[in-house]
Amino acid sequence: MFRKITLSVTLLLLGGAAMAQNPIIRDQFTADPSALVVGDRIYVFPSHDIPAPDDFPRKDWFCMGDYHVFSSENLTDWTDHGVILDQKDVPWGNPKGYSMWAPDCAEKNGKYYFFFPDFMKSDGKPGRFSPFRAGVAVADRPEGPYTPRETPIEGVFGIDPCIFVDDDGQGYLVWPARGINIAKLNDDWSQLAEEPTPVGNLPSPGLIEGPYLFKANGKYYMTFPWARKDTEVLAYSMADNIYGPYEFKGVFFEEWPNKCWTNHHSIVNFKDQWYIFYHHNAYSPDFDKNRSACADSLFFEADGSIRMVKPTLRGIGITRAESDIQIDRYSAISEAGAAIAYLDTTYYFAGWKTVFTSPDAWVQYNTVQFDGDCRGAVLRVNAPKGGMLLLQSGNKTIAKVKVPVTEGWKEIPVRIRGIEKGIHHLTVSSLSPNVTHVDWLRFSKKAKP
Ligand code: FUB
Repeated sequence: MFRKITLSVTLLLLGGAAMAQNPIIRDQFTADPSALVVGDRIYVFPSHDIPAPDDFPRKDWFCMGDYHVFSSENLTDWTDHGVILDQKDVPWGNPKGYSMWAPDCAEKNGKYYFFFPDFMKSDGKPGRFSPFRAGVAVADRPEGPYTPRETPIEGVFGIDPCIFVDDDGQGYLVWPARGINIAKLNDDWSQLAEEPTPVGNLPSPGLIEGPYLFKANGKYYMTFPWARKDTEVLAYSMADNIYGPYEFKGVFFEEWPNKCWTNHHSIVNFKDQWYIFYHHNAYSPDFDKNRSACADSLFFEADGSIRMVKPTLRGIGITRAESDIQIDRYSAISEAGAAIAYLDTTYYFAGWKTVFTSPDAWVQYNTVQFDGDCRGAVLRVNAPKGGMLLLQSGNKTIAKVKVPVTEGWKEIPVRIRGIEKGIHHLTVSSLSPNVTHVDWLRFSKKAKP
């Protein structure tokens, strides 16, 4: 029932760590996130959008020259394992193609197979319909190092290869080319083992990329982005047999309201919960080709259909009370008087703040883990005329905070009426009409942090 589950491995964690919430990676762009469960960890293989460098002429297009992999055991702290493949290291690829689009990865017999699209070298043989080919790089561990094979997969012309492993261990490649194609892979996953079968009964036009096949409760779910109208939604078809016939079931993720044109996803079961990984241009509001990976829980209805996904800012994972709790990644927000805004519009990776502009405005931030009795907190605030905030855990008031007049950002210490060990939902409300900006808050066991 679970896709791509493999044996646990001992991990040497390298690189930097990023905190949870959406987007899940907060220091670089990460698109097309493909998730892979490996024992007790989840790995995410995204593509890597970058602003176009001087040697890439199309400033208005996707520009992607390498791949990183990220992993987490708690869905909150994500470790960047660094670059696993660079365009200049692909023997058949164009070293300046910047076209390393959506990848995927799966395990077989203790080896990790990373499938990726790339532009063919100019002296190679690009496909008749596409300059893209799909290749494979192999590693002994999910975090690499990956060694790319000498040649691309014969007969696969196009982008976004998806690898699906059925219950019997047979690997299939699924990729978009005039619809969606599916074909068995050979034993070492280097080539197709059969002629591709086109998947029938799919919506048309508008299906050009990003298929993702998974299996749940014995059913095959062929999921895909679909440019139904203006931009992409995520939709799916279901079948009892891997080759079909697939029955079109409809949309499960609506268009982005801000017109980000793409969405690209993967769906996995991790520790008995289904998750969807997808992307949005949260850190690049003016250019939708610099995207960021996000994740949310996914649910099925009793009849096996996928419940509509409502993307959240809060995302997944538990937040520790003693970390910087970014309440702008709220779970719920009052209808009026509270909004979020970028901290720095010249550097979006600085993140967001919550801006309260009226009394009784509030934000709720769910699932905060308190490891012990907390007696204090620090709030990072900016209130040019001063303000008053109320902190609550569930319905219990834990602090009333008189915010002094600040000249810019200030960290103010607060005494908390003890919160017991456990997971709590927090609400921060304004009790004042004054404009009060909150960046984050952090709890501590000491009354005076
Ligand atoms: O990231 C480049 C392309 O945009 C991907 O390959 C597509 O799926 C779309 O997300």
